[in-house]
Amino acid sequence: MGSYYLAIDIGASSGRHILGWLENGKVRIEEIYRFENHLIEKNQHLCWDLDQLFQEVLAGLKMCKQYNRIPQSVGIDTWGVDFVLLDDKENMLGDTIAYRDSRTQGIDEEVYKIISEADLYHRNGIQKQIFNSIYQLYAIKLKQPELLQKAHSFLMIPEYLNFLLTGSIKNEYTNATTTQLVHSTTQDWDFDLIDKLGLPKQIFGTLYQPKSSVGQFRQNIQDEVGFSAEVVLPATHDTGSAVLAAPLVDGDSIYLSSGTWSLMGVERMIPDCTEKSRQRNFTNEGGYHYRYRYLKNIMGLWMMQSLRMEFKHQYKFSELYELAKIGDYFPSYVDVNDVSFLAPKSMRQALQAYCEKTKQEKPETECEFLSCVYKSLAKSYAETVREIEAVTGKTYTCIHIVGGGCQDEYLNLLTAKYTGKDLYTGPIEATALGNILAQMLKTNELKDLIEARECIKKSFDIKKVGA
Ligand code: LFR
Repeated sequence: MGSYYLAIDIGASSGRHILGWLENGKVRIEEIYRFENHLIEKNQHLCWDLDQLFQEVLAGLKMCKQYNRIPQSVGIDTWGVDFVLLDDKENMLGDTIAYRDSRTQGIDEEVYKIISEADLYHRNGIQKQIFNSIYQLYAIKLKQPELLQKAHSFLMIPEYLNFLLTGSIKNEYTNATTTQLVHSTTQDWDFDLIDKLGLPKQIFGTLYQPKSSVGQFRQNIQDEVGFSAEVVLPATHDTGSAVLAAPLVDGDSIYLSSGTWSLMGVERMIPDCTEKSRQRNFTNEGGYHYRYRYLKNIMGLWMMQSLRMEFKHQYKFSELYELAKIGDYFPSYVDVNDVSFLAPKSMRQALQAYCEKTKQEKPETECEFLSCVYKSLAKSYAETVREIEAVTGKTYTCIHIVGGGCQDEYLNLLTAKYTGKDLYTGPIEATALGNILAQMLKTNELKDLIEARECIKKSFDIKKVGA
């Protein structure tokens, strides 16, 4: 049996500590700890509670000690784009405002006064999302310039948690690409662009690749959790880790990383930063071993999660599928990527307003709301598949769905029906697995990405939908 490796995988709605090891050529995993994550309101902004998240990180590490499962290394991944700024005494500047906050509204236009939207895309190939770090940083520059004046370092969320564990600050490449400030050809910070925008260059540190070491736990952390381990960089962007562990065969399949967001696309060796690609709003996110994830962000299970919070009765997810099925007769569709669904005060009202605006029947019952969202999401997947095929000039035979969302059997059936493709589901814990695989690749327990993906195929039950 190989060494233990620990993935701390934190998403927008939950986090988990997953332990992984190799046994007879297969990856085994065990969930050690799970916790909730959600947005909080602070000083009129939607924020992340990083103090609480770090306490959860420690709580999971203590459970490792309690179960006597001491990992040789630990990797942290989270969602992308969000960051903290530290001053020269390593104190946090301001609150950790979350990407769903509205502070970036209108900031895109301010950025385009300096560089056009098209030129921006040609440099980095990153899909325009109003919450990308570039717009968040520019919002700080315009509204709270004193924070940037005092800033000494820029850390994305996993890097900040790593810093709290080890005392060392290291920026990581895959997550950095989500800032829209990394050049697609040099694969390094685009200091020309950073300069043009008047952002302080010195806060952006050397970019390290997955498999780099961050350092050992600080003494106070060792004392608190009861052991020491090396903190290693996986692909710290969760989607980067998820796709690393997707059982893809080079070139023939589309992946769908399904969670709070649905990320659908293909893996490519060369980025496409052309105008045609920009107009279709595809992104080229940096991946493990300099591969690119050519994908689209689709609003995802956030819509179901938000509805579930609003319904008076706390339905289990499996009950939501049943309700959606009952509402199948409901005729209206929404564009799930419409900005009104990003952070509405009420998802129900946002859905009704959209249907009213587009002169369609408004959903009224729980079944109708859910059916509308389920079918609209599946329809958006189908459109994305068609766009991927149009832009790459290739026909793909199948879709691999990974992540927690692949357990939604009703959504899977709808996706198969709307896309007309063969669908394979699993692994559910792809993100944590990708994180663990990077650590195994670091110690050479696995040779390379191809072997890592083969190992996933051997180790997990990858199911064909409808078979
Ligand atoms: C998924 C994800 C997406 C990113 C979004 C916001 O969890 O990381 O890849 O676009 O969250 O960061």
